[in-house]
This record gives sequence, structure tokens and C-alpha cells, in this order.
Amino acid sequence: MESQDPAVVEAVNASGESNLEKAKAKAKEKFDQLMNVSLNIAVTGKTGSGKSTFINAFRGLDEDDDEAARTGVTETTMEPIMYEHPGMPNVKLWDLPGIGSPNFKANKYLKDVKFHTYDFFIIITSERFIENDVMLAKEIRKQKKNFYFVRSKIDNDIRAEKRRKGFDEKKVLSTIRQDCQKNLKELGDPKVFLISSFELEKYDFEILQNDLEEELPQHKRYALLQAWPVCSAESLEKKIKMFKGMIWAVSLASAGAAFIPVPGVSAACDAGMIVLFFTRCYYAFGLDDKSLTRLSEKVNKPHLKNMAKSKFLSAIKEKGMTRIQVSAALGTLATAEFLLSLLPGLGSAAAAGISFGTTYYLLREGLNDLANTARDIRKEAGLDEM
Ligand SMILES: Nc1nc2c(ncn2[C@@H]2O[C@H](COP(=O)(O)OP(=O)(O)O)[C@@H](O)[C@H]2O)c(=O)[nH]1
Ligand SMILES: [Mg+2]
Repeated sequence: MESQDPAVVEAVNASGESNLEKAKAKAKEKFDQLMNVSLNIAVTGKTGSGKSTFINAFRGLDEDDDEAARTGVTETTMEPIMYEHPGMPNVKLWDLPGIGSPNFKANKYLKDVKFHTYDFFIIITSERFIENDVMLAKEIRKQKKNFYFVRSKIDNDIRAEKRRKGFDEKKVLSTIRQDCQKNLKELGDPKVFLISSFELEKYDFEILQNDLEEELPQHKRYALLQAWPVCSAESLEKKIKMFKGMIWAVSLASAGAAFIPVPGVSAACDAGMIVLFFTRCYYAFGLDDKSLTRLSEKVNKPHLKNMAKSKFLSAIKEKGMTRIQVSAALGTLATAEFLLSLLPGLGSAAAAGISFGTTYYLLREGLNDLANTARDIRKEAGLDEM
């Protein structure tokens, strides 16, 4: 091996490549995948089935947010409407026109909405699936794309059933599921995911995520995992693990030509790329203002927002703000020394100059800082065990 720096050795080992040069090339490719691979999710179904509400919930937005899709309105457009994920511009949700009309033609519909744009389709109903849903699914299958059946507004069903004597949630869910599946037999009994867009942490939302992850190609999984809303402690841990597994790639991709520390010169690493990485963690962990507002209102604990105040997190929020369209060259005016100085006890490491090892350290500790904040907020919200 060319370098004896233990951090370099570790990163090269993690890459699975035989030497530094190959590891760097692979790192650049991985970093690019993490930031840029697109994911286009088509959401379709009858008008009123809950498409727009689902899209807002997925994007972590309230209905009254400026950037939210309008809900509870009659669909007037025959064009798909695209909604970017607020923190990940490469992930797009498409609100497709309703499929309610009696003379619905699935193949024309798919052509009209440019079906090849999408990685997969979510077909939503708030009641039973009808013939149009089935025809559409068949046509999607013909085009060799995947579809997922979602039965929405489960919270409504549960609320109504709760009033009855001998209420048993499991039974209610199982009845709805069977009832939905009855109409889908000819498709070979596909799964139906029961979902409430107002309570993503309940019912089948997480199962849907797991199934999607299994069926998507590896590079698309990064996008899905980043953008999928945190709906449980496990889903948060899965995200943390994914980002941890990327540290070797980010450190190698952001490393300058020099692998030896140059005191006082932070050109040894591209801080813009590092900020970009942390910005993705920040959104993926639900630490952005909108997600925190939504959460604190939901559990009625306004002080939750004050928990996202570590010096490091605040800097990422400030430096990495808004719609960073990938370009690490955005500069962001942060240096690795500056970021290091915000992590408790690491300030002195920066004084020695940013070596590859310190970059590695910065990535690991910075990620821990954000991950721990996200964990603490969930606990304080009463979502996870203390
Ligand atoms: N209780 C409940 N209401 C929902 C849910 N999803 C949608 N809705 C309501 O159903 C209505 C139609 O939803 P919308 O998203 O506009 O449907 P779209 O026409 O398919 O886009 C709105 O009043 C929503 O608030 C849900 O999961 N639970
Ligand atoms: Mg709509």
C-alpha cells in the first residue's frame, strides 16, 4: 500500500479495492450516486383517494405549506405534477392525474403520463380497488415496471371501528386487507399496503419501504433510504448505518491531491463536499425545521425544536441551506477546520492541519453528532424508549 496513514488504509480496505487509486475512483462514483441518482415515484389512483396528501406526508410538509401539493381539491389538470423532495432534489414525487373515468384506457394513460420517467408506481385507493386500478397495474407490468397497491386513510377506518364493542385493530386491518385483495386476484395476489398519511409511523408504511428497498437496484436504494421519512427507530438507524457506510467514500472523494497534512491549509480536503454530505444527513434524519415543526405539533411538545441546537448542527443548517443542487463547488465558505472546531473536544485536531485522518474523524464525529440529536429528539417526543 502506498500510504501508511492508518485512516487511508482503513478507507481503502472499506472500499474493497486493492489500491488507493482504485479506491479513490470508486469513492467518487459512490459519492456521485449518493448525491445524484434520481428516483421518480409516480403516485396514481382515483381523485380523492389521497394522492396529494400522501405526497405531502412523504415530503414532510403540512398541507398549508407553500410548497405542498393542494389537497381536497378536484383535479383539473391532465398533466403529472412534479414535487421535489425538499432536501433531496434528485428524489421526485409525481402527482398523476386521476384514473376515475369510466372509459379509462390504461395504455393511453401511461403514454400520456410518460410512464418511462418513473422508477415505480404507487396505486392508491381509499376504498376498494376497482377495475381501472387493475387495468392500470396490468399495463404497468407489461411495461416492465413495478407497482405497489396502497389502501389509504386507514386512520379513518380505525376511528370508526373503535366505537364498536369488541374492537380489535388487527382484525379490522386484516378485514380491510382481504377486502382489497379480493379484487386483485387476477394480478397474482399482490400485497396491499395499509397506510395513513397522517400517521406514517403506523400500519404498513415501513413495510412498504422495506419491500421497495428490496426491489430497487442498489444505487436507487440510496435515494430511497435518504428521502423516506423517519417512521420508526429502526428506520432512523437504517439511515445512520447507510451514511456511516459512506464515510470512507466521502473522505476519499473529498480528499485533495495531498494525503499529507498541510498545517493551516484546508485545501487538503474539499469542505464543500463534506458539508453536502452532512446536509443530506440533516434532512434524512428529519432535523430540518419543517420536519421538527411537524413532529413537535404532532406530539404537542414545542420544545423539541430547541433540541436541534448543537453548534455543529446549526452550522450545517446555515452553511448547507436550501436547494443545494449537488455542486460541491458551491463553496459554502466552510472549511474543515471550522467544522472540526464545532465538535466538542476536536478543535485542537484542526490546529495540526487537516490530514486525511482528521477528515475521517470529522465525518465520523459529525455524523454521530447529528445521529444522536435525531435519536434524542425521538426519545423526547416519546416515540422511542428512553
Ligand atoms: N383521515 C385521512 N384523510 C386523508 C388521508 N389521505 C387523504 N385524506 C383526505 O382525503 C381528501 C382527498 O385527499 P387528496 O390528497 O386531495 O386526494 P387526491 O385527489 O387523490 O390528491 C382530503 O380531504 C385529505 O385530507 C389519510 O391518510 N387519512
Ligand atoms: Mg390531488
